[in-house]
Amino acid sequence: MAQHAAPQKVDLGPGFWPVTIALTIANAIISYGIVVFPFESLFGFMGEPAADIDLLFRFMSIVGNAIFVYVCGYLVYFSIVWRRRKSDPPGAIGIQVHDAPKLELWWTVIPAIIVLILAVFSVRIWANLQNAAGDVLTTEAIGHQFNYEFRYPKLKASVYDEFHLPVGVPVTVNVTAVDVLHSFWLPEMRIKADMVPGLVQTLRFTPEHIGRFHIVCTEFCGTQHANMRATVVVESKADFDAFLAKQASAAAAQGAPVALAAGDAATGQKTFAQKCTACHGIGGFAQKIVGPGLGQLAKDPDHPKLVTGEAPDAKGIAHILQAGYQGPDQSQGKNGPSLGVMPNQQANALSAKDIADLSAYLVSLSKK
Ligand code: HEC
Ligand SMILES: [Cu+2]
Repeated sequence: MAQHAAPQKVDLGPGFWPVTIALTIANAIISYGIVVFPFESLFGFMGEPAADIDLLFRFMSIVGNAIFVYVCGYLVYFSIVWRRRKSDPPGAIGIQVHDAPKLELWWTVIPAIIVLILAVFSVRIWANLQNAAGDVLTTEAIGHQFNYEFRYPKLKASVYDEFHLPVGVPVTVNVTAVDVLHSFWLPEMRIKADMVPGLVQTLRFTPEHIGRFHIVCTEFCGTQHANMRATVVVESKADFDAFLAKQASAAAAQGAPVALAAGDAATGQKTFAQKCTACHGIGGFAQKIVGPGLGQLAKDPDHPKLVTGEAPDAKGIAHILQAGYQGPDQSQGKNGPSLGVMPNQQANALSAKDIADLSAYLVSLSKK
């Protein structure tokens, strides 16, 4: 049969070599563009291992680009050169090429070499990521709907929204979440970890530049997901120590009594609109957003008490605003359903005056 005869000479068409030269030039120009592309100045750079990861990305882009350029280029070229012509008899099919061992050898060997280089390259970077420079400073990053909590070894209270780190100090971050899946992406570090309730994952890196960098949640975690961002503040050792000292004294001042009588409902309404409406509406208890509706706290016969079990007066409200709450809905008995996490004073960034105002506002709603 014809297809088992000696391989016929394959006609590549009239423009094959000029097209190949053109594609090679295009490939070289784009590859040069990838090599000189200013990742660091465009996307920012916080320190190792970002440079390694950029290098890996450049390598992958160059290989991927070459495949794209030649495959698409020849696809277009051959479809034009060997297109169906008016003079072709009806039902004609193209030339069938079989058994080209040389070609098959090359299209196996070259990709195998590329994949091998990629494997060695990326495993090396991955290994660096796992055990970079020990852990001089160990911290925790915890995802919440919808903010980040950070813990430091010498600090009793957590810190929210700003993740302070000393420059040049290798840091280990244990990453987890309390409620749903979140993620902890440091774009200027080129690293990311999913934040999974019940699972602790470790990230290690060394911030090398003083400045402010992004933390972004990249896992859809609820209605306010798009606002779930925080900042890495890389600062000098002295500034970092000052930050720790300030946090420690702020934590000591927390829980100080709030002057409830000074609460102003009108101001409280404004604060509520800024800080609470992501999770609470002012309908009845059952009108849940993330937390329950707060419009009838003091006059709902089905919920005579707060979820904390306290009376729904200014004092009980102020208490849950200070301490936060997560646990059974005690107005439903000891084993009531847990509704989620009510963030504490620090997480909601509330001053004592804010708490007094908010309590006054919420109490006033029930009087309407
Ligand atoms: C991230 C979402 C979230 C934010 C932001 C939030 N809360 Fe809550 N809040 C909750 C959840 C969830 C509960 C229920 C907790 C439970 O039952 O375990 C709750 C409970 C409460 C309760 C008790 C309600 C009851 O019927 O017992 C009050 C009062 C309250 N929040 C006020 C506020 C105020 C005021 C703000 C703004 C400063 C605020 N919350 C911000 C989620 C939130
Ligand atoms: Cu999130």
